[in-house]
Amino acid sequence: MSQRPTNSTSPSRYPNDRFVPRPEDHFTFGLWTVGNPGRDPFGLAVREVMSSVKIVRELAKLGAYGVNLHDEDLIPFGSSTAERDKIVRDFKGALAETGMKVPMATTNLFSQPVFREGAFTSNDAAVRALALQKTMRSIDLGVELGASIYVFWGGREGLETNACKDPRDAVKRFREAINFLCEYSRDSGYDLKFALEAKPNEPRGDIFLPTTGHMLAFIYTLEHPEMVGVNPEVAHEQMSGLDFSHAVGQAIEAGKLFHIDLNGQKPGRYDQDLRFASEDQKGAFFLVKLLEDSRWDGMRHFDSHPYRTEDEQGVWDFAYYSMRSYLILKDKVARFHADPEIKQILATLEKRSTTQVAGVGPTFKYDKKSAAALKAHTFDTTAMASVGYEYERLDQLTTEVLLGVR
Ligand code: DIG
Ligand code: MN
Ligand code: MN
Repeated sequence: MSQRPTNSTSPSRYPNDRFVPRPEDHFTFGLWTVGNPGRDPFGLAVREVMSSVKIVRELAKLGAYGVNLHDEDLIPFGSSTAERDKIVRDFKGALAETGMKVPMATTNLFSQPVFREGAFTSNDAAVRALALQKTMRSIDLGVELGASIYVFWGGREGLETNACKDPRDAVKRFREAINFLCEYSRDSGYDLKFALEAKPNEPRGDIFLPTTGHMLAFIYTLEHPEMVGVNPEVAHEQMSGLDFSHAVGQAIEAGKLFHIDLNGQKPGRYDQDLRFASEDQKGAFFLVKLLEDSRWDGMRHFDSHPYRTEDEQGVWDFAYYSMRSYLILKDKVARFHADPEIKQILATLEKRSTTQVAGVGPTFKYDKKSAAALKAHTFDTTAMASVGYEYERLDQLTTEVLLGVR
């Protein structure tokens, strides 16, 4: 059976309409996403491994802004300095040729067998030291390529039996590593921000610091918390049964959303890293609404990969549709805000939320006089409880915007 012709990223393949991705949309992809050869725990690779230069050129044609990478996505483990320098030179050539950027970099501390028991949190001090060395070198590479965000995903920072490690030691060791690397970055004169990525499990039975909330709490125990934020991923929060937009909302509100991993996930499954908005379109809509309403200016980064069923053409379809779906949802957000009935319900809610009571509110800052007035006030709780909120209609109207009938 011959391969389908790979007309890969020729514009004719995709309708040239309102949802054409452009570099100014700031869509980025990990090299490992479109470069995923389709291997899984039960099957061999189904696609050729593509060079990073080809990935850069093809994504540029699709309208992407940039690519992100783990050290080993570009530089094979154990490469000599000369081999490393040649690879970096060729890669930089492709970036210069296409104008593609590298906004984020990260370290692969999860593939090599030496990290099988963890990296920063390993019970083996030599492994912890190796993880620091590998990360320092990877940070240098990321900065050399222009990265301003450095992500830490602790894929192996976990365990299968609690008999092996006191959880307090794991947190202490992770903090030691991040503090060390914050100092390394500052000492090197790098203007880097670190973004911590949570995941509850897989590949380890349990992973420490399992959700974005845990990471936010952890950040404030660091020596340089101002340098460190979070990189929430859709699938990872959903694996914990959480609403992803709430984790992102808390991070934005704390000024700690430094990066984001967009993808799709079915509830109750392993980490599927599906195409963005291919599942849970409503959740994806509210995420895009939050990012756009808050005018968040970070990269719209996809950490996902094509179905194993796909050939190379399917890989580029996956990439193009990831960006296209984001733009379609961004248009739905505009329709939501412009819808007169939705506006009317939200205006009523806004009025209800901003009335004063006993001369106090709607924002409550303590002072003696207000507290006394509030304590003395008599509430008509029966009347207050009798007025509904019209959320059934609000949600139906929202759903109809998403279904394209409004
Ligand atoms: C997995 O979700 C992790 C790795 O792919 C990478 O370290 C990080 C960067 O997006 N996400
Ligand atoms: Mn994932
Ligand atoms: Mn990720």
